[in-house]
Amino acid sequence: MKKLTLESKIKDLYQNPVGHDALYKVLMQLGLSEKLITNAFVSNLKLKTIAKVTRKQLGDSFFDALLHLVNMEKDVPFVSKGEITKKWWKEAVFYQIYPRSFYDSNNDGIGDLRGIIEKLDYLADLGVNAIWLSPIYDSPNDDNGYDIRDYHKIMKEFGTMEDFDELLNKVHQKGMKLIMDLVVNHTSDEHEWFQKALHDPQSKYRDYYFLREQDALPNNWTSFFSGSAWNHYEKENLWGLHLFSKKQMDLNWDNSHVREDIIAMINWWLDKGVDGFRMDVINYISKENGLPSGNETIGKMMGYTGIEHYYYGPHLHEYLHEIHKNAFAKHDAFSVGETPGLGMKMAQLVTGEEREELDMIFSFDHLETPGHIRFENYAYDLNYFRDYMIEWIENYGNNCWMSIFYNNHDNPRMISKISSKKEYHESIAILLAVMQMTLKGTPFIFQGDEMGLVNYPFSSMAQISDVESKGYYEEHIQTQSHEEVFKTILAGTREHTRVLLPWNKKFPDHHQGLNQTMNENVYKAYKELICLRKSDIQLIYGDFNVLNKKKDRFTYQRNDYLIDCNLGEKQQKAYPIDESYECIFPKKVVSDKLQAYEARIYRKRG
Ligand code: TEU
Ligand code: CA
Repeated sequence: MKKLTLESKIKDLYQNPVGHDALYKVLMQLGLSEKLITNAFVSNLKLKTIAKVTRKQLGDSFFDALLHLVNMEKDVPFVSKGEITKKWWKEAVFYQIYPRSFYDSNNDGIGDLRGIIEKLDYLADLGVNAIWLSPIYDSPNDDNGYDIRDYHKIMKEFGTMEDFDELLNKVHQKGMKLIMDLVVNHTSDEHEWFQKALHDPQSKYRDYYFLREQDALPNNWTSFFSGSAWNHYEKENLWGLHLFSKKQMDLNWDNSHVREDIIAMINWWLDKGVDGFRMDVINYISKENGLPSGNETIGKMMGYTGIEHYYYGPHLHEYLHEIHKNAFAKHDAFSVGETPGLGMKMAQLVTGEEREELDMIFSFDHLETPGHIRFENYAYDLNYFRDYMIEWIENYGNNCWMSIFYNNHDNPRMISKISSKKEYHESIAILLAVMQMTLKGTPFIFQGDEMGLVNYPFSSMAQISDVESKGYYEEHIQTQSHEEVFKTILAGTREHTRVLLPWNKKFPDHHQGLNQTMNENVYKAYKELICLRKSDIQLIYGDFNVLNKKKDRFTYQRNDYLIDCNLGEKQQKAYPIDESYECIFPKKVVSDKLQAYEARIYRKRG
């Protein structure tokens, strides 16, 4: 990859994978077409020309910061058109369990491991064949287990190691796989390593974290949970870096002992028999040497200052490869990285199979319509989801493989984002399921998707315990009224996907009065669709051809299958189908019109 300078042109920047993803995101955010920068005039503009005319808006050092970032990537993605390697995790249907709110077996208000064991038959019946467990390790729960105190212990409220072993055994007996959550960008401040690091200057653990002895703030980085990313320890006179909460201290991955210890821990779990890991914010582990302050303009654009120094850091590829080689490859284990901020080209550089870094990633660019943010009350546009899926499926390459999901424990429920009208919720739930089970990629169902769950009608901050929402509230209540702040919290809070599932039981905790029930039609649809997907390899490795992508419409073909989706409220004429096709989902179709949010699947006869 040639080094970019201010003399380089827009087209050079667009050819660089990091530059490409950054520009692409900006275009999307501004609602502009890619054609705008691929046209001859714009693509030949020199960066210094643009720097000159945008200096007022972007500041002096914006382009220097951008060039520094993009020049860190030396490789270009390899995009294979060849055959797809077959893997169990490409054929599986995953189900994410957030243990705290999945199923409470002993009525103390908190979901637990025995609860998961009790519901394994339910999951098998639904047809899922792989489970991702959000963290179940010992933790003081400042961020619901994403702050780990002991990687080798089970959280007390969730049960014991014996319960875990039984769970793993039973999962395997049912022919399912189990992956764990791996949170290694940071540990809890109560982790033994951090305690030693903080209290003993001679300890080898001091360099396991980013601890700085100085008067001024070490840099201007901000935390994802509001405020500065540095916590000051008065007594020890030290600053400690935490990209997330004050109780989640970032590990220094440049220290080889950190990497060795973490890799040993990963192997300990893989030796136990777990089938892989979902790796929490794994693209943040390599921080720029010296932790330089972030560019203020980039900080404003991305929402977090400093992010350009760690979301695609200088040693990311090296560390991912090291983990792969020394842990995953040995066990033939599966990895899916949670990688906020990575666009498609960067994703190709971490998931291309020849690179031996990660198997898959979760990209998040499809979770909000561009121009909007999660903490905002707006209607999500499914046309954008369609375009995003087409872009990725057509260009990601056959050496890469996508994950397909709408929900997780960090986001409000997708159905609610799409429409506030109750009468459409069931159709939307089924439409989402149809696309998830027939598009090319691995589906990750989040618990409750199959029940058609929507957002929870919280009425006060007292019902919200999430550390992110609390930080958000404290920050914004300084300048806004309670009503205003609460409205945005309701739109974006992570609490929506953290309420106990409605298993038609009484709920003893603060979520009592839950007025949601499981929607049986949605459950049946999921079950049928999962079964269909597993019954035919064409729906996994088959081709993907778009037949109609007009407004509010998504019609596509996967070899013998034709999927016809209405992405809006207005009735539309169904795709003209001849005798050679039969409609297999839903089983009974009467009209030649697609109703609001209706989705159909046809299959070639014979
Ligand atoms: O999330 C990382 C992440 O960037 C977000 O989804 C995040 O929760 C939010 O956008 C912050 O503004 C992972 C976990 O999924 C999340 O639950 C944890 O809180 C976080 O890492 C820290 O471990
Ligand atoms: Ca319990």
